[in-house]
Amino acid sequence: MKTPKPGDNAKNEQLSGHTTEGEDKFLNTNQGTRVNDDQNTLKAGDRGPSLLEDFIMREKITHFDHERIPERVVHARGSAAHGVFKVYDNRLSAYTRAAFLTDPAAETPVFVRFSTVAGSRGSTDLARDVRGFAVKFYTQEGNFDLVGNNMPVFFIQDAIKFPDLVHAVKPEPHNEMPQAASAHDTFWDFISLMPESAHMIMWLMSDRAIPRSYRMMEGFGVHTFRLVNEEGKSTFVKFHWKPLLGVHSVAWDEAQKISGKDPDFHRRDLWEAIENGFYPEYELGVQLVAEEDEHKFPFDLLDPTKIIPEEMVPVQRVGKLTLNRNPDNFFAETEQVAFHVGHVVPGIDLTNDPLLQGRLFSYTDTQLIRLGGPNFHEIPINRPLPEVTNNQRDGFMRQQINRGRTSYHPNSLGGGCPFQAKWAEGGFRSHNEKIDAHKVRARSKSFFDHFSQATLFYNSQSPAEKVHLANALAFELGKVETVAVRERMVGILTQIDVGLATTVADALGLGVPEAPEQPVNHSIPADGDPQDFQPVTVKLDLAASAALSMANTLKNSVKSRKVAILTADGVHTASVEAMQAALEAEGAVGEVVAPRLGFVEGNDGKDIPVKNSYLTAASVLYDAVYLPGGTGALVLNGDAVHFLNEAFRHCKPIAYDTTAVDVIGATYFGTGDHPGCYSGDELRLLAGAFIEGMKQHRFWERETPGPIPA
Ligand code: HDE
Repeated sequence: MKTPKPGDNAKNEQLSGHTTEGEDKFLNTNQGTRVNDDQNTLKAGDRGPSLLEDFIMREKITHFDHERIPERVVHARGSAAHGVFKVYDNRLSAYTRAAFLTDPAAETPVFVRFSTVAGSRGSTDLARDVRGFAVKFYTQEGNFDLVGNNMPVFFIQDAIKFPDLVHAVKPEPHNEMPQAASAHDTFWDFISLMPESAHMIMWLMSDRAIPRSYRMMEGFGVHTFRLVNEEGKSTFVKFHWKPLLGVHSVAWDEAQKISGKDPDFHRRDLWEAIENGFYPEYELGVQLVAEEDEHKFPFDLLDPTKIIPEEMVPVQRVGKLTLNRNPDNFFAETEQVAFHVGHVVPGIDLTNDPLLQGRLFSYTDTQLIRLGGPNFHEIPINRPLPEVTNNQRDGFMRQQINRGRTSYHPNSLGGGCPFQAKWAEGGFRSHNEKIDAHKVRARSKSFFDHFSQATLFYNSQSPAEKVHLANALAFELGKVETVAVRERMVGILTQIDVGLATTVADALGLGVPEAPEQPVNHSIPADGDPQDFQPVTVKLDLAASAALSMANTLKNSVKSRKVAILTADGVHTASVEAMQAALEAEGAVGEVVAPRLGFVEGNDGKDIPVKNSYLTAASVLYDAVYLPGGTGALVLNGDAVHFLNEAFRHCKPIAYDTTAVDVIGATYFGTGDHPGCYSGDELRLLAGAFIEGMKQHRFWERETPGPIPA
């Protein structure tokens, strides 16, 4: 099924030349010699020593010994998929000459890798973390990599701080703890000394950091890039990905439990969705700013700790990305894919954002050590569609066999080939920006407002989101052992919102410091005058921005959502089947959970297939729960009652048959009226209400007055 079919698209066709299967084939060595015994080493006698001569055993073990390569220093844990991108129309042709962004007939193959940032390759998917959203477009004009995140801003403004940030968030160096978590002293020590991270911290402490699915999160290019048209005119652009399933998250308690029940939760979700034909879709959005408007905003377009609020510049949706094929081999594709912000094509160009500039160095450099040499572009997943014809030669693992005498330019012996391309012939030409400056180690004053957008983000959250954000801060800082770090961090929070600072301080058992007149910056160069580096306070004319709250996301679909149907012998077969059919009609899946695997016996004697037992299932792995009639025996099943309690605590839709009230009576929440809980004996009506509820994703209002014990 997954082997790329030649002709699917140009990239699949190219990859198919490198894929192989063992079916109907002999086992052989890497030299092609057939092997007749793969079970025993060559020995001197059947009880004797093994012989060095055994080239078959030595080749096999040597290869095994070298199977591992270094994991990515950040974004080590990831999952990827193939797909296609198609632009809706040619409206961007006034702004860019890139054909894949302007030609609605072009279908561009893509490979997309999602990731967490801090954890190791084997860490849990549900860590509180930023998610990587890296897209490689295999365009006819070469590869374009949009190496983005699911949050539109970053922690730092200058690339030189990146190693410090990553050292601070990674497990602490003396004891390598904690894994895949920012809730520890070194991270918050650094953050509390870096006021420029305030905005990003709001995103990281929000539910965006614990997505329900890679399929339900936004993506952002973060930096301001440029589009460049045929005439060479440049327009600033911010790139966005908008998921067609909306933006949804899980609860923090749930995230921690998923990490135990299924640490591959996001990986599995992506894999299964694609296998089942629920192809993840995202629209590409652009915010365009004319060059002459560069300075009309109350922030600097080059500052990666700032968004352009959608109220100031609307996001135009220009095309769609569809992920439609799982990789054939994790290592060959997902692990070896090499992204780089400097992989651009004519029509797209860079800006002077100092974070972007540093990234332009880092990505090639990291691939050299990770993939072992300068020929990583020849690994099948990294190959561009156009044939590579240049004068670069040799190096470890060279695949290409270049013919001819010349490997330099200019040459006459090779007829001057390969020759340079003019702009009109598709040659990349950097935008001819005028620069007239002193060489300084400095930061622009226009980067010094660290708090106004952090406050904008906080003010834009729904009441439930604000509670989650405060709880996340209380949790993270609660894990910090150094009280001075907690205090300093509360001090930073006073700059963002005094109410938030007060709530967090209270949870930490601290007093709330007065918001200082002058915000404090602890990161000041040794011979700098502190006054020159004080953050500045900027007043935004925008109180809140709707796009920043997930409460305003799309809530119109239950496609690919998973519902647990809790059963026991005697369950009403008709209800189970009718609910499954109703869910299936909307693209959702109803999975039967029962005391044991195999089949559960329905009230009509029919055997109903079981997907999970109460031992293998957990409420945190489902979006909603249905309890049909005929399940009275579950009153005595602690796992089933816990399942319901936990689903209630995580604010998930719950539907139950009126005849199952005894079981509901055994839960903490009981049969009273609760938002997102539906009961009835008319299945059509019950299923209809339940499905409408599922579209809402969660009923956070159930969290007040306080969580139930589950
Ligand atoms: Fe990265 N980043 N990054 N980053 N980044 C890497 O490259 C780096 C930044 C992002 O799925 C590394 O191949 C520096 C911002 C993603 O393979 C490395 C700086 C954004 C991925 C690197 C940043 C990102 C990476 C590690 C600050 C969002 C995973 C392995 C100047 C716009 C790509 C690798 C994949 C990976 C460096 C900041 C996104 C070391 C120096 C901002 C999605 O090169």
